[in-house]
Amino acid sequence: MKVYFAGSIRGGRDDQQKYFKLIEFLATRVEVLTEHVGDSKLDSQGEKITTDQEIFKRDRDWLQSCDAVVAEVTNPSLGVGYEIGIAEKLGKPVLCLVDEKNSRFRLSAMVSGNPQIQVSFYPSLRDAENLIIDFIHRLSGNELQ
Ligand code: 6K6
Repeated sequence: MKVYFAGSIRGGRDDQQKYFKLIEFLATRVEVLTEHVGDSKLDSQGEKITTDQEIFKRDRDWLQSCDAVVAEVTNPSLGVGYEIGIAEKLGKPVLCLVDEKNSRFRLSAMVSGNPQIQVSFYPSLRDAENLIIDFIHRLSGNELQ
């Protein structure tokens, strides 16, 4: 199973450590197409050796080829919101994870109000991992257990 993990880059890198840990966890169970999202060396300026046009094309192609999207949406990001919209239009299952201890931002109603998207709040990373396992198992008919 191929999973597209989405997390804020130019929207701000405050949650990078969380992305890293969730991607590390996901990668023990599925193929993660976007491991760079958790890269500590990637700052909010993004990658400098790739053009924005190349990033857009590569990510759009990955969204087309993935089986599902897991998005950590605690920190608002225009790019992540856009990716969720593309994924929905492509009919891909989408799990959005929100750190419930976050008090800075309120999730966009365009995500929380969308019945096509699973939005789950997690108190700890362990809970986020369990939500990911449930999501993956439902998609794969338990074949990954
Ligand atoms: C690649 C490797 C390291 O750095 C990069 C360059 N930047 C990006 N590479 C890949 N995907 C990107 C890059 N910048 C944004 N995205 C995509 O948009 C990711 O899939 C993220 O989920 C999302 C973040 O959007 P912004 O608006 O917060 O940048």
